Amino acid sequence: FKLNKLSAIAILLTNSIAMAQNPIIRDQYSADPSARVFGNKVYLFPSHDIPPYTNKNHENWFSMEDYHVFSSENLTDWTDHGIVVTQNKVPWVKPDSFSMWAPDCIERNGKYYFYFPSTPKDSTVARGFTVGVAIADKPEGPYKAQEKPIAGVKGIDPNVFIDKNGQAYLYWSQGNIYAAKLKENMLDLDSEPVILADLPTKGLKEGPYLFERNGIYYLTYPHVENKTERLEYAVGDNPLGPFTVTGVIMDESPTGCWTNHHSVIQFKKQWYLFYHHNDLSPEFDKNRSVRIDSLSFNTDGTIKKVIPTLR
Ligand code: FUB
Repeated sequence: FKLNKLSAIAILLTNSIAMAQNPIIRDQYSADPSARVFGNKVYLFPSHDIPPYTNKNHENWFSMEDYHVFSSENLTDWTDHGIVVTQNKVPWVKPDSFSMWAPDCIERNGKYYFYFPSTPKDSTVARGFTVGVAIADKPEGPYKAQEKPIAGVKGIDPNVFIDKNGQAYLYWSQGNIYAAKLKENMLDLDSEPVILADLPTKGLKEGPYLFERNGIYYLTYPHVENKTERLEYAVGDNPLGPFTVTGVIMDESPTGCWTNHHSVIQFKKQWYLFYHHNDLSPEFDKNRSVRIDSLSFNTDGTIKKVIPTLR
């Protein structure tokens, strides 16, 4: 993937350089990458696709039973810290539902909060997906899942943002993008969920990710208008909007992976887009792999479109 000159020099200085290559995880499938900078490392919290033949109930669909955490100091060499949360050890998750979809993780007061969607045992909680939390003292775990999911959340793909004033927000999707304030405990909603306003009215199915830069709140999301998902963004001056639809971060895949799902981080002065594609499974787009490319901004704060690279 593309590194700008400064970050390439930084990597050269701090490491013996290795070739940066997409996809970044090659010994297993990985998708829906939520990347976070904790200390001097990037931690990656992706979904974990498994091959369809390993699960006959999910032959042509997503099949996801657990989560691994990875870390890297140079975005090239990744350490797999192993499984941190698995479906049949989460008290509220329907056993063998293979629905451990896109997660996120954030640090607050020295604790790491790992948010993940899945289908609950109790269908009165939500008929489809809801979102739960597991907590650890270190980003690589061990994580302990809460007994119950977060009350009041119906949907998938949690994303958490903590604003400069300490207020935390939870974002998720269910046909629209929803958001609510989180309490200081990071486990309960502190406001009624709202549908974020002034976004596309159709084709917003999943994967919201909010970040802030220079006072601009960027709400980024996959949007499907044609065949596959395109990464787009809207900007606002408040974490709950309203937002103004502003542009495209990455065009839809010409080779047909239906989903794309991403996160955006700044690491060692360079911004990066983490996203996925079915590089290692060209015939089956529910077995995906995480990629990284550099991301940059124009002087007015708009995002320059990212052209995916393989190497
Ligand atoms: O990985 C399963 C689902 O596919 C995610 O939750 C969505 O964002 C899409 O990538």
